[in-house]
Amino acid sequence: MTTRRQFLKRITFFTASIPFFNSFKFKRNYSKGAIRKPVVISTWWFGVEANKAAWDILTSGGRALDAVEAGVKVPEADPKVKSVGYGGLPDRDGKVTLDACIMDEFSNCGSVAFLEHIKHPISVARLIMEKTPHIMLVGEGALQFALSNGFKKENLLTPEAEKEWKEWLKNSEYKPWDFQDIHDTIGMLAIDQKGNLAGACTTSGLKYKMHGRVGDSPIIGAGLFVDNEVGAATATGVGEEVIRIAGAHTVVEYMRNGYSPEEACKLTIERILKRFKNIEKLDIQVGFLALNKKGEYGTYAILPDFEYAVYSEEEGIQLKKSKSIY
Ligand code: SD4
Repeated sequence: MTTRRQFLKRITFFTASIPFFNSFKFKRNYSKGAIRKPVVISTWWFGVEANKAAWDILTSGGRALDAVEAGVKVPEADPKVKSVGYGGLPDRDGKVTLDACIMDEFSNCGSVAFLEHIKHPISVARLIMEKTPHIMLVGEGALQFALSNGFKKENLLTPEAEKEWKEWLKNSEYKPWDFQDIHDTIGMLAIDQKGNLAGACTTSGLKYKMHGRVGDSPIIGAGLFVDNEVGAATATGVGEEVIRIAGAHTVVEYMRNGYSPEEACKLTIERILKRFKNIEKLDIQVGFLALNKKGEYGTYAILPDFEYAVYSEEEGIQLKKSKSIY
């Protein structure tokens, strides 16, 4: 009798030796509901480099959780990314304050908000998840926790970010939702070779925000939600609008009810827009990204500038434009 292992071995040999047939067969299976894995998706242009770091872990059999943490650490450490971690634009008082959260396939989650001086808030969030009975630490308490666990205190305000802030100070116009000069979060979702989902989200928040302001990004259910039976979702854009409708959770619930990831994101965007029915064209951005248990992904945004990066076997690494309402 052929054992399952022998059977799989034969299949692997067969498909590897006929690549064309393999891709045809994969697509056909996929449309019948086969799981596509691993896959990683993340928000904005800096998602490309982030996805590469995540992909290395996913393709060597690692956990989605490890992949998303390693992935979002890339823009956190990159001073050219002025909206995440080191190099992020400060609040209106010139302080860089960071928000992040992470969630795994067991609904374990950890979060930090209003954290200063730590380059990798996502790793602090993960440590809170793994080492404490809590989910969220904020401000001074989060900093103390990070320092007592070996994180280094650093100045995250780069000379470039400081220069831009000082320029803004001249008029001090309070428009943190102004997306002309895009200010973006990285939200990343992954499914690993075992078919488990995880997500991470990290940001310096809206530029020149009020000191102490916290957006959606560290809030489980708003900026990020993972349900390993259904799918995962993350958000970018004006956090106040995302929090109001529990954005990422809403996307996942639509998927639970049978909607595709793109439909789920679109319906959730429409829910945001309900509040603005008297406004002809809403000039704020929110974008959602979703990945379901089958490895299918989708996105939707209010404004047309939302782009996201995907890395999968069939597509390789790609930066794509999201569909949007306007
Ligand atoms: C926030 N959602 O703090 C974040 C900011 C962001 O694209 O995503 N910008 O509200």
